[in-house]
Formats: sequence, C-alpha cells, structure tokens
Amino acid sequence: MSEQLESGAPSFLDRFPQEARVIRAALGSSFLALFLGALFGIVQTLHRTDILRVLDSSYYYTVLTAHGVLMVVSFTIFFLVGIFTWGVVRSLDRPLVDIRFTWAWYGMMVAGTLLAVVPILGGFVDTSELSADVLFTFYAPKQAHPLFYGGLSVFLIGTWMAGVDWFRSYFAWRTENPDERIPLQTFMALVTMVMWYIASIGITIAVVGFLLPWSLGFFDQINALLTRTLFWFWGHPVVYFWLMPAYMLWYTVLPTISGGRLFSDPLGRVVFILFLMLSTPVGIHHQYLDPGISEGFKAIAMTNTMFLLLPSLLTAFTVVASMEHGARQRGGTGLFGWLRALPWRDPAFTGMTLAGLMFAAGGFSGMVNAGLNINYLVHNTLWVPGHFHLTVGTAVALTFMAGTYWLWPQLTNRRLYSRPIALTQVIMWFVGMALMSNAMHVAGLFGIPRRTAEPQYEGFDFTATFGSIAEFDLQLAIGGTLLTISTLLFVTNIALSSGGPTVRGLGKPLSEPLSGPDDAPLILDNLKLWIAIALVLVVLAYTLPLASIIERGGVFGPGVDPVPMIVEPLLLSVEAAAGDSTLGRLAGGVLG
Ligand code: HAS
Ligand code: CU
Repeated sequence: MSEQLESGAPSFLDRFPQEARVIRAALGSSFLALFLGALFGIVQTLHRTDILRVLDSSYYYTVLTAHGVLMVVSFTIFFLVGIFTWGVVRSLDRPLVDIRFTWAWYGMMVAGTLLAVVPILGGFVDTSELSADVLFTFYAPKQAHPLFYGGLSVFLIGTWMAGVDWFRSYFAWRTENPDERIPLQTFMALVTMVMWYIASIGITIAVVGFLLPWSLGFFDQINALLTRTLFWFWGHPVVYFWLMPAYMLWYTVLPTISGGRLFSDPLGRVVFILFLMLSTPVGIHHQYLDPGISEGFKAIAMTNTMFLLLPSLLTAFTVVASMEHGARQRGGTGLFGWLRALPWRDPAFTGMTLAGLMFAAGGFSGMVNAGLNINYLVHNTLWVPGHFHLTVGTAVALTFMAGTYWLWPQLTNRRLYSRPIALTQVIMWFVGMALMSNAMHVAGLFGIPRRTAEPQYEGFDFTATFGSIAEFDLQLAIGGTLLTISTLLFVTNIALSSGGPTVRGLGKPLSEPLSGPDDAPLILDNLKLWIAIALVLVVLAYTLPLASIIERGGVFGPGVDPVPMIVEPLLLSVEAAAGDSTLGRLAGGVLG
C-alpha cells in the first residue's frame, strides 16, 4: 500500500473542488512559465560562455528579458497566488467568498502576461517596432513598447485583486469566528499582501506616471534616476514577495514532512511582521552606485537592510529547530546524528531542505551586497546574478517545486508519477545551481560584468586570480545544463501525473505547532498597527531622497517644466482624437 494512503484523509480537492481548480490553473500557468523561461535560460548560458551560439548577440537582451520576466514575474507570482489561495482556504477551513471573482483575477493575470510577452517576443523580429528589450529591471532609460507596461499593469491589478479576495474571505471567517486567532497561513498571506500593496505605490507611480506615457510619446524626456528609485522602492520588496510563500511552506509544511511540529507559531508571525515593516525602506541598497543620491541616504538604506537580516536569521533557527524536533520524533539522536533520521528519500523534504541550505549561502552573498563599500566591488558584475540564483532561483524556486510534489496529489486526487525522478530532480537542481552560482560569484569577483552577451571585451581580457576564466565558463555551462534538465524532469513528472488513476484519501493534514497561536501576544494580530508603522518607515526612508532627486533633477529631468510637459500632449491627443466635433472643442476649451 502506498504511503500516500496512510492518512486516508479527504484531499483538498474533495473538500474544496472549486478552489482546487483555480489553484491548479495558477500553478499550471506558473509551470508553463518556468518551462519557457528555462529554454531561454539555456540559450543564454551557452551563449555567454561561448559554448554554443544559436542566436546573434544582438538578440541577447530579448532572450534575457524573456528569461527574467517569465521566471521572476510569471513563474514566481502565479505560484504565489496558487499557494496562498490554498493556504488561506485550508487554514480558514472555508471556501472563498466569491469564486467568480477568483477566476476574474486569475484571468487578469493571464491576460497581463500575454500582453507583456507579445512585445518581448517582438524583439526577435528585426523589422518590428514592437519590442521590450528592457530586462526584468525595466526602469529608464531603457524603453519598451507601451503594450509591455500595459500588460504588466493588468497583471499587477490581478495580483491586487487576489489579495482582496483573501481579505474578503478572511473577513467572512472573522464574522463567523470573532474570538479566534488568525490562522498562521492566512496571517502570512495577508501580511505579505499588505507589504505588496505598500510596495506597489512605487511601481504604480513609475509606470503610470512616467514609463507608460513616455513610451506612448506623451513626453520625450524622463528623469531616469527618479524612475529607478521608484522602481527599487518596489523592486526590493518584490524579492520578499517571492520569498514569503516559500517561507510559508517552510513554516507550515516542512515541519510536518520532517515528522515533527513547528517550533513556534508566534515567531513565524514576528518574522512576517518584520518583513512587512522593513522590506520597503531598503530599496536604495540597489542604488549604492547611483550618482545623485547622497551617501547619507545610502547609509540609512544599508542600516535598514542589516536589520532586515533578522527575520531570515530567525527563520533559519525556527525551521531547523522544527526539523530537529521531527528527526528526534523519528528516533534521531546525538548532537548532529539526528540529521540522519530525516526523511531524505522524500523529494518534498529533500527539495525544501536543500533550498534552505542554498539560502544560507545566498543570504551570505546578500550581506556582502548590502555593505555600502563592498558593494562597489560586486555591483553590475556576474556576482549579482550568482546571488539571486541562490535566493529566488533556489530558495524560492526549489521550495516551490518541492512543495508541489507534496501538494499536487492533494489537488488532483492522483499520485505523483514518479518519486525517484522527483528526488533526482531536486538533487540535480542543487548540484546544477551549486556549480552555476559558484562560477558566477567567482567570475563576478574577477570583474566579469552581468547583462552582456560578450563578457570578454575586445582588446581587453579579464584575468582570473586563480583557476581560469574558461574553467569557470565551463562550470557555469554545466550547471546551467543540469538546471535545464532538472526543470524538464519537474515539468514532465507533473504533466505525467495527470495520466494516473484517481485515488481517494490523499489528504495530508498538517501538524500543530509546539508553541501555538495562543502563545503569541495579541498585538501581533493587530495588522492596523503594523501597517501604520510600515507606512511611517517608508515615509521616513523615502521622502527626503525623492525630494532631493526632484529638486536637483526635476520631475522630468533638468530644465523641464512639468506642467506643459503633461498638459500639452494631452491637449494635442484630445484634439486629434475628437477632430472637429463639438465634444472635442469643448474638451480642448476646458484643458486649454
Ligand atoms: Fe538580494 C540584489 C541584498 C535576499 C533577490 N537580490 C538582488 C537581486 C535579486 C535579489 C533578484 O544589498 C538583483 C536585482 C537586480 O537585477 O539588480 N538580498 C540582499 C540581502 C538579503 C537578500 C541583504 N535577494 C534576497 C532574496 C531574494 C533576492 C531572498 C529573492 C528571493 N540583494 C541584496 C543587495 C542587492 C541584491 C544589496 C543589490 C546588489 C547590486 O549591487 O546590484 C537578505 O534578505 C538575505 C537574508 C538571508 C539569510 C539566510 C538565512 C538562512 C536560512 C536558511 C535556513 C536553512 C534551512 C536548511 C531551512 C540571512 C533561512 C537547514 C538544513 C539542514 C540540513 C539542517
Ligand atoms: Cu534588495
């Protein structure tokens, strides 16, 4: 008899069939993006390392944009909305309030993705005006076709609606359960969304106020530093937007599959509140090398970033303590001997644990990045992609894949096609990423730049202080190839799972924490208080830097008066659209 039948509990699909369908759609979209993103990834790795060049270097930014956007916007965020929907419904133990609204936000996200992907792929057509070779960090001065910004906006609105959906379901639950503590998974989803709403202020102003009208031709000049700063206002919290659903799995699923219980629910709440408060006022740590922001503001961003290490360090402690508890329940003994008692044959467990192990290294390179002075050494080098392939590319991506192995059968009432393939897949990801990110970090220290098809410039060679550049290129290419194979194994395994027979009783209940919500001070659930503090910190961190950027560089760059910049093109477009009609003259009169 399969282990999967042990609990015999009804699955999530049995209990909430409508929600399970949306979650499957969201996760399915996420995996499709992962698959396509991986194809662009391998093209790029082999190109950069000069091992195989299937495209001309002039397409490198198109490939890089497609890889980046599909991976860190589509793959991660579609997964997030799926897993949070699961977490909210499971932990509130009630259906969503309005499933049509749920499908509506999913539809918005799909439509937004398709709109944004069209101009990205347009970059492959030489004659086309329709292109968006702007990379996933799409700030000025790079400019995309308006469709790209439009698509991103629609996608973003979809994510906001998803948050509204979870809040509405939570409020409905609250009226039915006035005295209960917010269940941990719902707490995590809601706090993450509040962080997301606050962060979105920056990108909304950047896109709606500047990038979109600029690409529509409303004005021809832009203050690049201002849009960059607004971008990073959002761009840093985005990385925790990817991380927090992975943390939700580490806190609520990993302890159970380790055979134990979460060490502390209150600590989990504290961690998410720290992320809410500290994620946004640190964005300037991506701009240490930007001229035009004073060293003082950069030093404040650095200090805030160092505080932001705390929630992850707390997580390392809590998650490892929970695993140790599990191992000891399974008969593990000794100072480190308990590690052997962990369920290493379970792909969900091993995947998440290897993801955590890699994150210890990724967190370390993050600390290096965060140092104002050391950042000068690594900024814009291959070190930075090395860092984020450990964080979003492993801590997050591998946890999502491992979590899928655990959750997918409960959403489909079908067993996973192959556990041995799944185990091979997660280990292959770990090995591939160890090679690739090591090579990237080291090459970055030698000065090899990021975001370029030709890392070795003509007439100038980077020299390695140990090993050789060719050796690290090879390591990078082998790593990238293993990652691509690993992705294919993952996607195929999940796809083949849908062909299996239907099985009942695949539900897997989660264990209760050792220290539960009742041990958490009530104030932790006072979301209004934490939102207020988060907003105050954002105002403190950003008012002066933004004011000084505008004072020195103007809203639209130096020497430009913003009023005619906005009003004149509007007038022209209204006149052009309305022609000689009465309405047109009226509108022209009002604006004039
Ligand atoms: Fe970062 C650049 C600083 C975390 C993603 N980061 C990036 C970029 C991305 C990114 C995508 O300060 C590039 C953006 C671009 O294109 O320009 N980052 C940090 C710091 C942290 C950090 C201080 N980053 C992340 C996470 C990301 C991410 C998370 C995605 C998910 N990062 C920077 C800085 C830059 C930057 C600068 C700009 C660089 C430049 O110059 O351009 C921290 O949050 C890290 C804290 C983490 C830890 C690790 C704790 C360890 C844990 C492991 C537990 C172990 C387990 C396993 C569970 C302190 C939790 C146990 C196993 C057993 C067997 C027992
Ligand atoms: Cu950051």
